[in-house]
Amino acid sequence: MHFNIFTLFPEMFGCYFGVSILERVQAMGLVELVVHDIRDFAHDRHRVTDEPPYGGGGGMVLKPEPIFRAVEAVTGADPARRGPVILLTPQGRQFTQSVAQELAGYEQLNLIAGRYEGVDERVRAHLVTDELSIGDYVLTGGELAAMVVIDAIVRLLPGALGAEGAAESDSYATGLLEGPHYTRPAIYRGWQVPAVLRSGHAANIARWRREQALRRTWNRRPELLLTAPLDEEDRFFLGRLAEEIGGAGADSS
Ligand code: 6GU
Repeated sequence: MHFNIFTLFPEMFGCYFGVSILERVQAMGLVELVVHDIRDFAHDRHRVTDEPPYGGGGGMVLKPEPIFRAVEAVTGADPARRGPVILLTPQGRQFTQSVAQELAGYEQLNLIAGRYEGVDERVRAHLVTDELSIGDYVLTGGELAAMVVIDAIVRLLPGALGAEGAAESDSYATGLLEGPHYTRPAIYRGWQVPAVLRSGHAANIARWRREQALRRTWNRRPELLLTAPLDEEDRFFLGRLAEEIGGAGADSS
């Protein structure tokens, strides 16, 4: 999968792309991450990429020419022959796990990191095919958001994660939050790892984990239970949980 990232701050990406899973998938040849400096496509003497808005008001607006030129030089002039062109902006549609899954199906994605007060509307109207926001808060630019989007997509690609199937048990992929994890030592400062996890009984462990995930989701994000795929056994457990909590109050898990 090929990503083109268009930004005024290419140096922001090197560190994140150079370690851990993102570094590995590139070394494996599974993913190409190419960062393009929009300023390289500003052809005037001072390489201007932003100007004050028409009509006055504060802030600066990214000019259309360098952005059009950058995307067209890198991906070709024919919009039909490139992947989606995605603007990262707090006005975009909300990025979620299901959007990550949708975007993981493309061969190429082109991400434009917005900056300053915004981007000239003609970029939105005539170049961009999708706009994404990573949440209801304002960042100084779209670069962090682009890294978030890329990270979430890349780890879904087959072969990206070490342990096969690790992405399938993720919180949100199952529609539930994950339950607790433990590793050695078995007793730390007197705090014990639950005995079932050390029992070696695979079916009991699977059931316990499922119940812990249900319990944690109930406590922290109950609205997810409305849409998560649940079986008969899950519903029975949730019924018991409702009785337990009705009587004794929720625990903090
Ligand atoms: Cl995509 N960009 C900016 N600047 N702020 C954001 C965002 C994006 N998503 C949430 N806040």
